[in-house]
Amino acid sequence: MRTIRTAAAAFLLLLAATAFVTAQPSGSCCNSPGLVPAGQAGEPVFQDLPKSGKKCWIGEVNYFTWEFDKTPKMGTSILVIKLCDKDGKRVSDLAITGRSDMPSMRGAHDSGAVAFKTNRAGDYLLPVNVVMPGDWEVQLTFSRNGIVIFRGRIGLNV
Ligand SMILES: [Cu+2]
Repeated sequence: MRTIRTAAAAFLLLLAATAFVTAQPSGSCCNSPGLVPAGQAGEPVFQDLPKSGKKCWIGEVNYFTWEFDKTPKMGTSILVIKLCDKDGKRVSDLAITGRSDMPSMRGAHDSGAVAFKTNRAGDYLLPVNVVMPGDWEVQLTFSRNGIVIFRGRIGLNV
């Protein structure tokens, strides 16, 4: 837990520094860059993931676990994903994006697809901004060499 907190703190600092340097207006919760181009037929399916800390298999080659740095509540929580090969060795050779929103008011707080960043330990980290109490979800997309190999979703009740 301690390493996660340290990693999360470092990550937030990095984010703050990036925001400062690029001097963009502070992020709105309602930006919707959109994952699926308009007019594309067929929404991708995101399967429900096992509970926090349980192994989620990606085919037979990789598995991962997910957890939040703290119980999600109003504000920013860091979603941490640890990716392993089938033998349990930590790897970070997949690209992961996360997209958070409230299913009951789809689009109202859509984060758009945001790339996880990896820390030195190889943990994948993504800040998730909860701006309203209720049901939230984070849609995860895993890619290898630009090709999507897995989609999953995490449901949250805040
Ligand atoms: Cu809402």
